[in-house]
Amino acid sequence: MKIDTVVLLLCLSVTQAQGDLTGGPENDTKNSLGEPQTGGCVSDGAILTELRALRDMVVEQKDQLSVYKDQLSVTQRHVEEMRRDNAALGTRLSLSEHHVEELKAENEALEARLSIGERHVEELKAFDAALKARLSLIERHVEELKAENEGRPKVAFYTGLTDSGHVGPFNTDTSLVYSKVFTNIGNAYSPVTGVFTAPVRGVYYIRFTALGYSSPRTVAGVTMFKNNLQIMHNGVYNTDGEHKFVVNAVTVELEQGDKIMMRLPSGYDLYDDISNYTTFSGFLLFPM
Ligand SMILES: *[C@@H]1O[C@H](CO)[C@@H](O)[C@H](O)[C@H]1NC(C)=O
Ligand SMILES: *[C@H]1O[C@H](CO)[C@@H](O)[C@H](O)[C@H]1NC(C)=O
Repeated sequence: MKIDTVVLLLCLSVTQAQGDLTGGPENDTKNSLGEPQTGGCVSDGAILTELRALRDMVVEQKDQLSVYKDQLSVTQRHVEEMRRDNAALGTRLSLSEHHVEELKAENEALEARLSIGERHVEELKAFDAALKARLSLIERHVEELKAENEGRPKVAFYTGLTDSGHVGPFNTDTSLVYSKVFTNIGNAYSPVTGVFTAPVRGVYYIRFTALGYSSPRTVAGVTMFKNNLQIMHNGVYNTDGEHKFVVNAVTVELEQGDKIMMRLPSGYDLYDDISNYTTFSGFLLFPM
């Protein structure tokens, strides 16, 4: 088509030149001999037809071109829009990537804290187990102590000498029988003999008060015996007839069956009445 067009254009220009030379009519495409033009060119009618077709084609192509132009500009617009969208997406993507990095860092920090927390939990668990073990040990000890305490003998006594006033003086040492028995847990004190007998081996606390209330010039006092052995002597002179007290105590180890008793030395006297001036008492501190 392109070559045909070029040939046509060439023919046209040759014919034009010939027409100008012959001074013939414009649409006369024949030479003076009435022969068609040589060189492969066609007749005027054919040329015109070709030209028209060519013109039509150009017009058509022009239209087509304008359509293409429109389409191109639309496409360009789309491309621009897509570029802009792309840029926006890129910005958002880089922002997202930034966030992802931040979240990763946060995650790592959280993981570190979590592992610390888990370690603490493990430590606390171990601590808890240790505490539980100690607690159960303590509970066992408490149970043992309870049982021990329940099985432990209870020994305590408190007595007064008499309600009837003066006792003594006598010519010989005389065993004292405290006849007022106020407390006698374990029945280790005998109000018949006045003797305290240790029911178990252990440490005992034994004490007495003794009042002198006579005149003129007497001695008030007592001696304490463990079995046949004197372990204490306390006395006081009385010259003015006022109350004179002697008070003392011992903490003493006794075997089971050991006896504690009080005696009034010869020549000594004591006094007691409902006021409980002269007493003998004691208790088991702990068994051994
Ligand atoms: C002597 O002791 C007994 C027994 O504890 C008591 O009942 C009495 O009131 C006491 N006497 C005096 C005067 O405190
Ligand atoms: C041109 O050619 C046409 C037909 O080919 C003819 O009818 C017409 O008269 C011609 N014009 C002249 C001026 O010769």
